[in-house]
Amino acid sequence: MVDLAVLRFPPRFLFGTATSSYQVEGGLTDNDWYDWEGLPGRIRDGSRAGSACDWWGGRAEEDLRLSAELGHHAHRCSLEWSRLEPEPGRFDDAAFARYREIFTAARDAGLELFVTVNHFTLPRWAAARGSWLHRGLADRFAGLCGRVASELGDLVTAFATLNEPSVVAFIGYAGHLWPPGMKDPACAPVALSNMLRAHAGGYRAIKSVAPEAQVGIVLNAPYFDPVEAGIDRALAGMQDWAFTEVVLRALKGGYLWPPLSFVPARVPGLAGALDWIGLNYYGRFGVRFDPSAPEMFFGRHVQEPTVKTEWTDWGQPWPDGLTAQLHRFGKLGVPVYVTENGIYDNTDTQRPDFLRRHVRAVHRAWTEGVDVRGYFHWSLLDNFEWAEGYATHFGLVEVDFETGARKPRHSAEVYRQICADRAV
Ligand code: IFM
Repeated sequence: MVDLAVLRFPPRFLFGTATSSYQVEGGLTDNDWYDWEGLPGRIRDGSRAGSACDWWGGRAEEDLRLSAELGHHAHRCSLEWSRLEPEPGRFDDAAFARYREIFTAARDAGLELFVTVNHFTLPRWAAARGSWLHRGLADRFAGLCGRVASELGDLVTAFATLNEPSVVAFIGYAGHLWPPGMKDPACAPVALSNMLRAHAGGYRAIKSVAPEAQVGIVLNAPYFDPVEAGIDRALAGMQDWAFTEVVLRALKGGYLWPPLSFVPARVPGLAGALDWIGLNYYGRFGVRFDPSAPEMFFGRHVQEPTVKTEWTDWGQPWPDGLTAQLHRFGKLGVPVYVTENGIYDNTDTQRPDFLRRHVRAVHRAWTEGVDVRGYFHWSLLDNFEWAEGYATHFGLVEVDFETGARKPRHSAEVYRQICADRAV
């Protein structure tokens, strides 16, 4: 039976939306994704990010005002490393100034800002040195974080160092759908370990400049669910360990566990480097043993229905999984935010219901005692969806990429009501 009771959130609970620099800014030509797009067959619909939603060119302010008009309380965005540090050690004052302009406009519109320092893209100079396989990149990243905190910290409610390090490690290093396209399972633990070092250094650097800053990290944590008991359970457990649990353990205790390190290895500065944690949650993967799927560690994803294209699978919409992961993240003992949750749905037929059911799942976690303080829907508007290009639409607001026109979808109205009432 469907439970239609109105569920109320506490008065300071934040409802917002999320975007990332490369996906919306446009005009970026000096990073690894720009080079990746230029290789044949890397983007499924053949598109390039190009001018994207033209935030850098001037439309950020208007879109953030629209976000506020749609009732949102906060926005989560990211910074573009290749703009801010075009050469190692040389920072670009004009780029910092433009972010100041955008952030000031967001604050003037009444939005709180959650800012991720790095959301996937690396400057070309960093890619040339081996991307996250290069241990020294962690120190460079810490330098960037310190500079960001001193230039922009006064406008930011909370910083996240990195977005979805496990996704980067698995898709770009174990896999080959994203840069650097290593296709070598041995590279994923190296990259992930270096990103955790970068988080530790970035956290410490921000705190040394701005001790009051709230600094966290954002993890993508799907719900890996065995189809049957026995081997499926073991495989789902392994996938979850390698993707999520090993990162949670590192954040909690400060140690890298296998497969990140042969023996537990301490990362200086990592233990306690967490004021809050972000959960990106899209769905459930049903894991079934399949000897012909070594690339999936022999655990194929077989859930039905699922939200997918030929290249990407976001899993089965499964709100109970969101509640479960919130409980799990809550055990870290810091406030939890749902920093992304959304659905690829070009016709906006599934999104309204998806939205309501997932917000209800967040409420359940809160009533069960999890210190969850906000929910950011992915995304404010249609944007460049990485290897999928512009074919998969996640926006509450539809974007016509020919004319640049914006049109709020029905789901934007549904969300407006949720934000206005702080209830669902
Ligand atoms: O668009 C991405 C985002 O950049 C990171 N999390 C998942 C989203 C949807 O695939």
